[in-house]
Amino acid sequence: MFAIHSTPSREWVHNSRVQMNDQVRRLQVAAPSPVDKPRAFADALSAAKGKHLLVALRGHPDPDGIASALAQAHIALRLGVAKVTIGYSHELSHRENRALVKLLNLDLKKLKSVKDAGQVDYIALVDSHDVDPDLADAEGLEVLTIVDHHRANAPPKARFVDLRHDVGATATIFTEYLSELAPLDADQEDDRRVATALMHGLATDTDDFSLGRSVDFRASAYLADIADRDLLSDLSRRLIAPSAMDTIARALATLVVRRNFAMAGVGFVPDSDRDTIAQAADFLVRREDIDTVICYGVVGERHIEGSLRTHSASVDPGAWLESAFGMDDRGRAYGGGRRDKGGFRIPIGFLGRSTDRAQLWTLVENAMRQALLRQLGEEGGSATVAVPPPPTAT
Ligand SMILES: [Mn+2]
Repeated sequence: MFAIHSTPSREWVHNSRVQMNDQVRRLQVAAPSPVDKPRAFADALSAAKGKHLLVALRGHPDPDGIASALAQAHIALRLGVAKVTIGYSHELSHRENRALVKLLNLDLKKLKSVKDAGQVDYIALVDSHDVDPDLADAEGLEVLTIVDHHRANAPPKARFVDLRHDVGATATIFTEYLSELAPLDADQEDDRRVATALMHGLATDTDDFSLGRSVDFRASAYLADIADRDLLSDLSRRLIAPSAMDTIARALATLVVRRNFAMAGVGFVPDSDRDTIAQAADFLVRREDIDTVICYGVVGERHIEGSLRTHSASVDPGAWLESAFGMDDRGRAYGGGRRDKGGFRIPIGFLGRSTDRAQLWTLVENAMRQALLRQLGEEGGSATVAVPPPPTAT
């Protein structure tokens, strides 16, 4: 059917408010499916009435996945599903995710096999469109619903599929379902919990809404009056690992500021902590009197590695790093980057074997400062900066 369907569905009405372009595209392609997604979702779920539904998260659960599972459980129980288990097969790895589970007092089950959840009748997938390969004994069980916003290589198979690429989070889709199927009540503790989780999922998946689309903002407007603000601010406290905090402390102790540029050498960093250099640069670039920072250290005794962060309109990280450090003997730049960030890695080769770490660091620090100050147009740089003793990792 290429005609416009006669009864405007919710989806149609909804989309017509979004963007003119979308409307036009929809008219040119096949007619939009007149299916009312929340209704169809409820219809599919009704097959599990009186039964046990497993909402299976894929990979390491993240806030969007956890919140979406919680929302699906909330709707399913209201529609008469007898029991809902939220399961995951990989470590709940980030402190933030463990905090979400703890602060919201969520009941999530770690499963090696579907059988660990007891007698399961159906599976539901949220924030992913296939069953985790590490979840055993899922074959033979029908996947009832799939609600996701990730791209799929092949059309996902389930009784009901809602796969949207124009939302920033699966939480947005579930907020729409909830508002239609089981409107949240700010006076109900359980409803507030669901709204808080969804808001947090939305915020993390959209980088605190910087990547949010208008649909995501509409969803958050719905959740705003119901979510628990105190809990949300607890949840959104960004945690920093102790190792990153150590690196940041060393960066602060050695920070050199030249006009709007800052540099910091953090000394020796084990391979497993190389990310802490980037985290230190992320932190330092927030200093208000600078717009560009380079943070570097000796990683794994083999390389000088560093991160550049900038919000200067005139600094192109890739070009800047190439001009500062040049190329290796195969003509490849030591560093690269784009827009507001860059990184570099310079092998120190044989020198890395030196057992005199203080001497090695002095060498590295001197070479780095000379290269950076020269790049800043301060030729006599090395003479103006006293090299401090090497900051030591604890
Ligand atoms: Mn997501």
